[in-house]
Amino acid sequence: MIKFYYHPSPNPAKVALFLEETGIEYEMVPVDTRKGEQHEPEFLKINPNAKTPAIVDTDTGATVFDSTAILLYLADKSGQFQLPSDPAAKGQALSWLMFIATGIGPYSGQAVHFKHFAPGNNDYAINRYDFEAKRHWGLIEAHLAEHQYMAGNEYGLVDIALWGWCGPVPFVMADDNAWSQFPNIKRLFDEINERPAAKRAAELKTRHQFKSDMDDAARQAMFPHTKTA
Ligand SMILES: N[C@@H](CCC(=O)N[C@@H](CS)C(=O)NCC(=O)O)C(=O)O
Repeated sequence: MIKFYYHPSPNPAKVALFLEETGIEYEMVPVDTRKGEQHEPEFLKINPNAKTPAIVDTDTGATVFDSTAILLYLADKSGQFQLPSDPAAKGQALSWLMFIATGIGPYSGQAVHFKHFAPGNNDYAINRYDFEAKRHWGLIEAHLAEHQYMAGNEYGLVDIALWGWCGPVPFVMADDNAWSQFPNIKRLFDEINERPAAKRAAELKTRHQFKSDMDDAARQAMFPHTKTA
């Protein structure tokens, strides 16, 4: 059984979709990051990086943190959504998987931070992260203009990883019409949203009352460099 340390945000969403797609038995453990629960000593033993998602595999005793590591671990454990064995296809799948982990996630996250949450004048940071977020999403868009799925001819692990970050695209771009720039990503996002597993993954957030206010306490929990006392 998998204990799934979850908050309703993009990186945990990837893992929620994987778990729902595969039917692996799991228990959702809420980690309310706006209440600072990611800094609790018990959670830090599982993820020293103080972020969601993380898992504990009670069958093996393994703990895994970081969404992409978790996806690869669970693909291996379940034998489902594994990377292709053909070296050329595997190379492409790994490349796009890591591009999402190291590019799409961090640049989108920083764009959100500076556009929506950081205090003061942040024109330079907004310009940089907006540019980089759009550049990264633009590469995915160009890839999906030529390919139905992110890697190979069928829905797979890389599509699951991408789905987690698709929901916030308009918020990342601070543009309600953002999808008009990315029609091929929207096509894949819509297709995945129709999957029963995606509907269940999206509903996971309703199983716990997570704090929604981004008040001073939440800012200090999530942006510890702003801590005043
Ligand atoms: N590289 C990590 C990033 C994890 C991450 O940034 N998680 C966010 C939610 S999407 C979080 O828990 N934020 C709370 C905080 O920063 O305090 C992953 O892919 O899992």
